[in-house]
Amino acid sequence: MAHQWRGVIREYIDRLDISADNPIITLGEGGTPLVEAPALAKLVGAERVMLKVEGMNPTGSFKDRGMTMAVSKAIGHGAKAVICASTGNTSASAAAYAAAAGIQSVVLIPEGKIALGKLSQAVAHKSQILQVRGNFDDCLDLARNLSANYAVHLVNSVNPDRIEGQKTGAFEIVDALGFAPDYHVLPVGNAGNYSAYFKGYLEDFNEGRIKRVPKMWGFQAEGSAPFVQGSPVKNPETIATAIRIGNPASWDLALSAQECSDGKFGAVSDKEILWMHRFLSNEVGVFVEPSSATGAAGLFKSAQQGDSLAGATIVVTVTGHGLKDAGWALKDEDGGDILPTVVNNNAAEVAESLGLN
Ligand code: AN7
Repeated sequence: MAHQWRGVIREYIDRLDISADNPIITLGEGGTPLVEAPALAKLVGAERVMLKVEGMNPTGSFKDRGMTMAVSKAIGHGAKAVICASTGNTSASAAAYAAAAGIQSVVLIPEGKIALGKLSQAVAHKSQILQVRGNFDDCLDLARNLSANYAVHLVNSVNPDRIEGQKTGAFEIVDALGFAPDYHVLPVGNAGNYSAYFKGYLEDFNEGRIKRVPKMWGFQAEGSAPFVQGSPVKNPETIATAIRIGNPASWDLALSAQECSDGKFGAVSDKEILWMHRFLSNEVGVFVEPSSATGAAGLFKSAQQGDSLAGATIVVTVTGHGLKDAGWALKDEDGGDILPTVVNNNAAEVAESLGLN
């Protein structure tokens, strides 16, 4: 019998670091679709590629998995306010869960560098929003400083409760497939999600639910690729504003996940990201924000550069909904505006315009 998904804490309570009497703040996050992407499988020469569509979470990104844990535990500790730095999605999620919990949220965002959809979510959920003259890395330094010295609880992914909640993405994939994919591919900014998926798979492995962990493949934007460069990037730049991060918070966790899983990091250009963003919406039917196409773009680039994926089963996490940053869909490959043709209210004229006969 069909039942209502109860959110990741209740669904996985026995596998999460939260006590049974902790209050649970949930918006029903998790339980997101694992969508077959045959067009992408064909493109990269793999047996099977599936997208874990995290845009289907309550605030439209994967952040909700970690935020239900972080805000629930903040409430358990008696917090009256939460704070985060954000490139947009974390702030949207923190604002929504704080609203649900009946506490204040404070968000620090890099001036002018967050997508309109995400900013409107933080405003809608009555967050106190400050645009900082600086980049995300500066905002995170500020948020850490404020949470250390004032009565505000930090809900960035340096808070382990966030990673703990986000590991449920891996649990869901294993539960749905009954095995682990050969590769797990995702975009990387702070590398919190990359680290969280590995943690989830590793726990499944240690508890005997899977026979091996997938190779973890993480991709960054070329202008913002500290893991590829091997050191922090001072002035990260990319149109994929969600992952415009130069000094990743989960550096050590991610490196050990990469090593233990025999995985890798790679970089793709903004052009390659936008190409894949369009491919996923045109050919697969899944509309994501540009940053979210970075993993699939990296997978394609790896295949083009000679990585053989023949016979492989691959899961790609697409992290945020296309409507977050919808303007990119209205640009053609050369950056020109796409506007539907205007026609008169006349069937013959409409048919002609559509090329029908
Ligand atoms: C759509 O919201 O860092 O590697 O402040 O929004 O775990 O950082 C967002 C990150 C990928 C990268 N895709 O994840 C923030 C923020 C989307 C994102 C990432 C983000 P991490």
